[in-house]
Amino acid sequence: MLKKVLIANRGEIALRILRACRELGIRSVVAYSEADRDSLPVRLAAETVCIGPGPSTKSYLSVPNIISAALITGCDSVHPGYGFLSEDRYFAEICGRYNLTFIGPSADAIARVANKAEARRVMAQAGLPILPGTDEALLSIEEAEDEARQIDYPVILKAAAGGGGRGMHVARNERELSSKFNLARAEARAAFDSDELYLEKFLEHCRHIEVQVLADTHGNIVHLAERECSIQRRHQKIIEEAPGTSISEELRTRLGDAAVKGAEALRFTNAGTLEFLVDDGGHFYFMEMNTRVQVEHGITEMVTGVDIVKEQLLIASGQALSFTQGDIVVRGHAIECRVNAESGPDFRPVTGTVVELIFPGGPGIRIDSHLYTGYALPAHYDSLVAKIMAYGRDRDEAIDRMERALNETVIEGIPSTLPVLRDIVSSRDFRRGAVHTDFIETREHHAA
Ligand code: MV4
Repeated sequence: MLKKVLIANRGEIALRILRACRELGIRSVVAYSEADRDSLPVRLAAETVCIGPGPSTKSYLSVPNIISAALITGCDSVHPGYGFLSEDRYFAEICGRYNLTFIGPSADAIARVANKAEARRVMAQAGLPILPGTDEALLSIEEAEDEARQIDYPVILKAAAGGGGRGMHVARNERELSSKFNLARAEARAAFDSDELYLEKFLEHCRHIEVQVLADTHGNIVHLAERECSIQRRHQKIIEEAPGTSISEELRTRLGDAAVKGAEALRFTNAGTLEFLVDDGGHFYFMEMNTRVQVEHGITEMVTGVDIVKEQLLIASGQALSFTQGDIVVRGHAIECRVNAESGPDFRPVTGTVVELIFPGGPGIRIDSHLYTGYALPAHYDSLVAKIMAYGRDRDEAIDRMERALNETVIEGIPSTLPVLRDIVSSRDFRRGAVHTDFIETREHHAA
């Protein structure tokens, strides 16, 4: 069993990991930047270590600082949470060199899906359906045009080193493709340090469905069914649901089998997610794999009763999964609303101090947040401040509870996306389950 974990992250996920360690009786150390000195995970931790100044390149992304912090505090393992170093193959490898257990998959498994074009090849090889597209890097506009002609428009340009939708561009004809190619390439180079692009057929009006998997180091792999993540703005998820709104038991089995097959092919261990696009005809296509715990893991925990972060710690300890696929039952429905501290029509991240804070409660509500009254939101980091999750016996009850919870919530002192969330959750389209990848775009056009 792991004895002492360095929590190499911040905010709500640091708190989430701290809680899982506590419940398992594993000691932990919260690593924090100078900007996070007064944060809730630091306050609640038994032991903390400063890893550098506010900018994340000098703290949460600094491999030497984090490795030394782990060694100095006597940790035997590191939990990277999500973002930061969670999907950095070199960090995973360096942890191993220093005899620190990286709580996540092997560096090799991370590497094989880090390049999204390569991930497509790996998964296609494993028998998973993928959209028509390129499986080699595009080297010129001419090459992109040739490929697009074969795939047929519309197509989507994606950064091979990207992920989570950043740096994506849709082209509906050759003119758009040639005007967007260099832009996409420059963006990819700036954001991901690699200008490798690939092309896929662009699927309109579909659903973004992801399957949670858990794999131990003894070859046991299970899936924990799917989450519906179609409601995104600027490719940031804002509302997620578990299970999917329109996924039949038959489709769930097919998606789950595909996800397990993909994880098997990678010799994947720990917690991961395979993202798919699903069309109205029940066809699905692998898009990319995330090799970390995700922001939205909590709603899967609510409908399956599996504590995913605890499982990550147990798997990293070398324990075999204590359940099989047959033990996993999806019960009820759960929804998550992400509350971000943002303001204005362009949703700029903000700073400020929380002067009043009332979180909702009552049946079926779970809050994962690092906010407290008097907390000064630091600059430097992403704008997620709270995850409000609602569980119900069915989707209608989950929505009723979410509506109630959002109306109970008060966050004063910083602007937040609460009004947007209330608007969507109380809408007829959302209640009808009419959630597709074009949901937000369509709504905002109507609203404008
Ligand atoms: C797509 C797609 C349609 N066709 N790829 C967004 C997040 C990233 N992981 C992949 N994403 C998408 N990839 C192909 N080939 C649709 C999405 C997508 C989306 C696109 C526009 C507006 C909202 C969206 C919400 C979810 C997924």
